[in-house]
Parts: sequence; structure tokens; C-alpha cells
Amino acid sequence: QAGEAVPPAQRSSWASFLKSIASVSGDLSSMTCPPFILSPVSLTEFPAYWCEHPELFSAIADQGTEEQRMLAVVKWFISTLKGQYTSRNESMGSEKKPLNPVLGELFYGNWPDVNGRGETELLVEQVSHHPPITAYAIENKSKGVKLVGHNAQKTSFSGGSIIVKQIGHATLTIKLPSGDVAEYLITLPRLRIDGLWYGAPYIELSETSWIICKEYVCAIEYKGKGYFSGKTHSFKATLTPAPGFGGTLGSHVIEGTWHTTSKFTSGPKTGLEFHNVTGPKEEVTAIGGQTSGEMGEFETRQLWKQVAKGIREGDFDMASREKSKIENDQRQRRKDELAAGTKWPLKHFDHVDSDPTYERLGKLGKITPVTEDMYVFKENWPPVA
Ligand code: CLR
Repeated sequence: QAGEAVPPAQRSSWASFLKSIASVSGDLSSMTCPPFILSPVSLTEFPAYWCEHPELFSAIADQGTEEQRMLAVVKWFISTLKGQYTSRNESMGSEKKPLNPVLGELFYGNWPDVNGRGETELLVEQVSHHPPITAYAIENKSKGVKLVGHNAQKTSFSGGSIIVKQIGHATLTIKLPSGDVAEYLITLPRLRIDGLWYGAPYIELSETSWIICKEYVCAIEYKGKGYFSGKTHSFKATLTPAPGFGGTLGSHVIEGTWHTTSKFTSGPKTGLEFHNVTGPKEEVTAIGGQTSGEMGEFETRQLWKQVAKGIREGDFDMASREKSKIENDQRQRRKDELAAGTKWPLKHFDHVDSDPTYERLGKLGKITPVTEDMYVFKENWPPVA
């Protein structure tokens, strides 16, 4: 039944929200939603999903061969999907609308060194407000593994679902014992947000995303219920040696459901388990990003503190009052910058129009577009005391 999961008092507001998304396409971030669907967490916290299994991230550095390393990268990537795309349903009952980050919003965190895996550090900066773009760097320095990327979304509406095209990509680099640096280009899947009619949104992934390095091309195809395995959250990863490496490296096919387990279905490891995320995950520890270790006013949990409190405690008047304060402050800052002829300086990233790594590796997988802009990490974190 329509609006089944919506609190009765908010049903008409949900209905008008659904009507409006059918007509507004492109950017959903600033649309007004009924309170039941609001999340108290900003999108700047989302890059932490890349490392909910820090041991899989660090294990990428511990592999002996290119083939094993590629498999470790794919395993880490697939193991992040459960957190990225199903965790709000688990923690909050459905997918929710995250807080829309302001320009310059920051998030810092880490995962501790346990069992010699090394500490992993996280830094996130909102590098654009219109359209919203989030850049991040995640690094395990002791292992020499680093992920740098940015995300934006283009939304449209089709057949009762929101379709989210993810713009942006990530590059994973590994310092090898030989002194060389191995690079992996990572692109992102398309999302479909279903369950809107009932007021219980959830994500299904579709189309194909890629992981490409000099020696390997991995295409990951996503299907939902009713497609190749008939199961929700299904994927099929096909790893093939890049041109010139066919004689020395094996091909592999892996199939399963990304929120549970998968196994090799073709190649030398056929029948063996590949990934398994049915166990626990490790949340990031938020830390203050200043030299003092304190949280500055632009750090997400500080900035949104009152709004988040309002949403958590059901005081939506306070939440919307506090949200207006933040928005007015932003408008004033943009006006002042315009008047002064200045621009908000990014703290940790430099924007450039093309990414040579994307161009070089993207060709191997024939991915489009053939080039993309990127945010270069300034390597200025953590601050030196
Ligand atoms: C952000 C980047 C992360 C993966 C990810 C997961 C959920 C996505 C989010 C990204 C972008 C914003 C998003 C969200 C799900 C819902 C939300 C698309 C891609 C939209 C803006 C809110 C829609 C509102 C309905 C829930 C009513 O790595």
C-alpha cells in the first residue's frame, strides 16, 4: 500500500515529495523531505565506508604477485559495498536523505593499528556545494596503500525509482617493495533507489563498474532480483589480463551477492570462497582535524551537531532552525567572497581538469568518458604539531 511505512501525519508530505522528484532531475540534495526520511549524518562521512574492513585494505600490500594483488583489491572493493549501500537500512530502517554538506566541510578519522595491519587514516573535504562533490583520501602509511577519489551524483526518475549515476572515480596506489607504485583505477556502480512508493527506500546496484591496473581489467556487473542469479544484490566480477599479460596471468570469474558471500565460478580457483562480509565491520573513529586535536567549526559532527540532535530526538523545528542558520551563513560567505573577488580555498585538494591515470588505465577497459577531472590530494594531513 502507498506510504505504508510513512508515519500517517507525514503521508501527504511524502506524496508531494514523490511528485516533486518526478519533475526535478539532476540534484536531489537540496530538496525538502518529510522529517521521517532525514538522516542525521552528512555525506562527508560516507567515504568511511571504504574502510570498514581495514584488514582487507592493508592486506592489499601483503601480496606476492600481481594476480594475488588484483584479487585482494577486488575483494576489498566488493567487501565495502554492503556498508556503502545497505547500512542505513540496517541502522535506520530504510535508506534516508543524508545532510547536504557545505563547501569546505571536513571529516577526519582513523582505524587503529591492530595485529600489525597498521593505522589507516581518513580525510574528507566537501570540495563543491553546487553540484555537491566530496573528495577523500584514505591511507595506511605503514603499508603504503592509499585511496584518493571524489564523488558526485546525477539523479533522475524512472519507473517509480530514483536513478543515481555516480560521477567521479578513485585511484588506489600501492608502494611496492621494488620501489615502483602500482595504480588501480576504480569506477562506481549505478544506483536505483526502490521502495519509494511505500516510504521504505532501499538501494539496488546496476550496470557495470571497473577496477583496472596495468596488468588486469576487472568488470563488475550488478544485477538485482530477477536477473542472472535471481537474487537481490548479485554481482559477477570478470578478471581478465590486460593486453600483453595473457600468457602469464590467469583469468577469474567470481559470482555471489555483495552483501553476503561470493565464490570463484571459473578459473583455477573455481569453487573456492572469494569474499564474506557476514561478520562484523569496524566503524571509523572520528577525530579532530586541528593540530590541537580539537574539532573545528567546519568539521561535520561539529557543524551539524544541533541539526543532528534535532533529527535524532524528533525536534524537527530545532533541526530546521539550526539548518537555516548554517545555510544563511553559507549564503553570506558566498556573497562576501563575490564582493571581495575571492574564492573559498580548498584545504586538502587541488582541482585539475584531467586525470592521466584515468586516461591511461581507462583505455584498457574501454570505459567512458575517456577522461575525467580530479581532485589532487595535497598530502598535507595529518597536521604537523
Ligand atoms: C555517496 C557515495 C557513497 C555511496 C553512496 C551511498 C548512498 C547514496 C550516496 C552515495 C549519495 C546520496 C544518495 C545516497 C542514497 C540516497 C541519497 C543517492 C552515492 C539521495 C540524495 C537521497 C534521496 C532521498 C530518498 C532516500 C528519499 O560512496
